[in-house]
Order: sequence, then C-alpha cells, then structure tokens
Amino acid sequence: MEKIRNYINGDLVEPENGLYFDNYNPSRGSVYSLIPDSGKADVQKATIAASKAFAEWSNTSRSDRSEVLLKIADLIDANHGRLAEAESMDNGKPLKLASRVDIPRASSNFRFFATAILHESTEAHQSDDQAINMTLRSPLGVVGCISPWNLPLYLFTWKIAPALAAGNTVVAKPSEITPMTAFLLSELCIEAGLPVGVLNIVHGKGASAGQAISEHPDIKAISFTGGTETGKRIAATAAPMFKKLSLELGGKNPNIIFADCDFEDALKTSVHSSFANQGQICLCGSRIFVERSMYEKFRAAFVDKVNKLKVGDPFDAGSNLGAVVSKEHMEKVLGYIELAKKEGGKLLTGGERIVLEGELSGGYYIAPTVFEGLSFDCQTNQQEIFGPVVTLAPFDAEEEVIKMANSTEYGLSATVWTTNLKRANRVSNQLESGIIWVNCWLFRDLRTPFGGIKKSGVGREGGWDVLEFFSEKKNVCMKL
Ligand code: TXE
Repeated sequence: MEKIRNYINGDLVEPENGLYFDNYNPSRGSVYSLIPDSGKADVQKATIAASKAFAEWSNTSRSDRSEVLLKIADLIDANHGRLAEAESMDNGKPLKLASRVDIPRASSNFRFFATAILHESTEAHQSDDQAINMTLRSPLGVVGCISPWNLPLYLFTWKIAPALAAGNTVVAKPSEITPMTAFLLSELCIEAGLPVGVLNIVHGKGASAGQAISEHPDIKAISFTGGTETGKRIAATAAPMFKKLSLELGGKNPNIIFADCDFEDALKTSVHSSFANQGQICLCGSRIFVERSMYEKFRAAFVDKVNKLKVGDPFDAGSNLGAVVSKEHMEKVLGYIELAKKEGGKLLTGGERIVLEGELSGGYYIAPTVFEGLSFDCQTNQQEIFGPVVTLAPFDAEEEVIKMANSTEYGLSATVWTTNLKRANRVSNQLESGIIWVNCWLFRDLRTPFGGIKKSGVGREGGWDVLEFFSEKKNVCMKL
C-alpha cells in the first residue's frame, strides 16, 4: 500500500518513529494509503531545516523567488488530471469539482503571490523638513501553516504560497484526513527546484504534529484554517509565546433572499451555495431566510431542484454530490439531522445516509437535506454542521432578518439577494460578517481581504493583507 512521506530538508522521508496510520477513500470507506504518524521529532527536524534555509531564501531576489514559485504553479497545471483524481479520491468530492475548482485554484495561489511580490511597495512618511520615515518589510523567519480537509490543496497552497513569496521558510501540515495532494505537491516542489528546507511538509495528527508546530519556539507565526475549537487551542498555545496568528475558523452563514431578487439566479445559486462540496465549505450558506411573500414559491422550487441533485460516485461526471469526508464526519452530520428533528424541524427532503451499490456501498454519502420550521436560535441554526444540511425560514421585515442573521457566534460570510441597491448597501453594512456576497456567491478575487469576525477567526488572508501577515514592518526614521 502506498506510503505518504514527509518532505523535510528537500527529501521525502519516513517519520522518525516509523509509525503510520490509515488513509481512507471516503467514497468507498476503505483504506488506500498510509499516513506518517509524525510528532515532535519530525517537526524539530523540519524546523531546523527551515531555519537553515531561511538566511538564503530571505535574501533571494524577488524575481528569483517568483520564478521558482511560478515553476511550481506550472507543474501543478501540468499534473492537473493526476492531482484532481487524487483530491477526489482522498476527500470524496466530485472529480469535476476538483478539476474545475480545487486544482486550478492551487496553481492560481502560487501564481498570484509569485507575481504580487514583484509589485509590492512600502510607504515613506516625510515629517515636514526634519526627517523621513521609511517603512521596511522583512520576512518573519520560519512560519507554520496548518490546513483543513475540505479544500485540501486549495487551502494548503493559499497559506504556503504567500508565506514563501514573502521570503519565509515554512513548516506545514495538511489535514491528516486528506494528506495526498500535499504529498504530491512535495514531489512537484522537488521537481521545480525549490531550494532544500524552504518548504517542509510534516504529515500527522493535530494533537501530535499540529501541536508540535504551534508550540515550537522557533516558529514565529501560525496560519491556521479549521474548526473553532482547534483555533482556540492553537491560540492558547501560541499567543503566550507572542507568535503572530491568523485563524480562519468556522461559519454558520446566512443566505438572505428578498422578494425583489432575480428569482432564478437566487434559486440556482442557493442550491449551489448550500450543497457544493457536500456543504463542506466554510462559506456555504446553511441558513436560508426568504421574504414571506415569496417563501412558498421559493421553498417548492428549491426542494424540487434539490431532489434532482444526484449523490453518487465522485468519479462519475453526473454526480452533483460525492461522499462526505470521513465516517466520523458523516456520523456527526447525521447526528445534527436527528437533533433538527428533535428540535421540531420539518424534514422537506433528504435526512438520511445513502448507501450506493457495489464497491461504493461502504462510502459516506448523505442525501442533501432541507429542514423548515426551526427557530432561528435553536441549536441546529446556531452550530456549524459543515455538511449537506440547510434550513429554510420565512421573514417579514429587514430588521428581523438582520437580527436572525447576526444571532450566531460566527461571522464569516453572508449572502444577500435583492435588486434594490439601497437595500443591498443597508443590509450589508449591518451584517456581522467578514465577507458579504450580494447577488452572487463564492465569487473570489484573490486581492480581497478574506476572513471572519466573532468566532469565525482573527486576521485576514488574501492580497496584501496576507503578505503583511507574513512579514514584519520596521520604521526607520532618518533625520534630514
Ligand atoms: O478540524 P480541525 P476537524 C470545522 C467543521 C468540522 C470541525 C472539525 O465544523 O466539523 O471544524 O473538523 C489540525 N494543534 N471545520 O476536526 O481538527 C488538524 O490536524 C495544531 C471548518 O477536521 O480543526 C488539521 O490539519 N493543529 C473548517 C487542522 O488542524 C491541530 C474546515 C484542522 O483540523 C490541532 C475544517 C492542534 N491541537 C473543519 N488539532 C473551515 N473553516 O474551513 C488539530 N489540528
């Protein structure tokens, strides 16, 4: 069985303790490869390699850094098919989604930051005729990047690319649930000629390998995407060490649909924003609020469309939904479905595990599920489910829906559907979310600040924000 290896100091290596654990293919529920069970010793080796590489990498010219990162982007494109298949098999997502979104975005991440650094500038402040203040920016040193399983290579590279572009060296850990494309990326980094030690990828569990990264004294910053509870643990470890922290955490995003919207567009996009990637995107809209005058029409059309979604083999081009990522996650989502029923929710469609035939019979499939009749403040509408489950609720007034939308502990994203521009502005300004989409969803421009408020996280990724996160500013004041 294929063994994934760590990428440390330019080599693909076994974990120090020689231990591995199982990697599952969620579409079949079977083990298909082995993951290094790395721990402190591996993180230590990786950090030493990254520290050694830092002096040279941080002094490499921007154009040389850019060139090697662009080579990695080209190699991701050249291996597009292989990477998309690996992502789909590791995660359970439809192959067509991995092909159209995950893998192209991974190369875009490298390309975006590889070229951004060629256009960066810093500020100077002239203090009358007495002094001039120059802002200098330097990389931090060795930084830690810890990523989740829902968009594996997409989010892994979203952190690594800016960290490397800014001149840092990296110790990174992908989710142990979906490590395969990060492993394939390490092979591509070797092929691209990335200098040894600049990027180190340590595979393993959160409590061991992840914890070792967040508590290593020589790792200056942690960029993390994952669950809010894990974010809390990482912050508790890293904050007293005065590490820089960027935390992208959970969401419970509202999707607000006014009666004056473009109905067909709102309908089609809402189905997509509810169930894309089996609802396992932190930006999915899981609470759909519809203005009462249109509620019944929307509900009927929505449920009808959801009923037409095909849950099936991720490798089948006709499948709209594949498997959820793991058995544990499937059980968690099914548990939430039971909770919704207990809380008095009326099941409009779905609500159960789907067992496919043949080799797929052990896979973790859940029917896209829609509830109505739940209060906005019940647990189902307050906690992050992170699966193919949404709730529908009518509203009468703008103030009412804003109150309901803002009622959760999260504040990652929100979607607003209306053709009234004044209303769009008014509502957007009052929503407590880091990202608001008006008449669209998941339209991403990599230059924009990306992140949440409240328990959805601290800090912003994307654009100049993330390059700033991965660097230290220094003010030099020179007397004239
Ligand atoms: O994520 P974890 P899990 C949400 C979603 C999901 C829940 C838990 O609700 O059900 O989080 O998912 C590493 N120190 N999201 O358990 O554990 C871990 O190895 C350092 C939202 O899979 O947060 C992995 O690499 N690292 C989300 C990464 O953290 C630790 C995406 C994320 O895993 C660690 C995924 C520790 N102590 C889940 N413990 C989003 N916002 O996109 C774990 N890790």
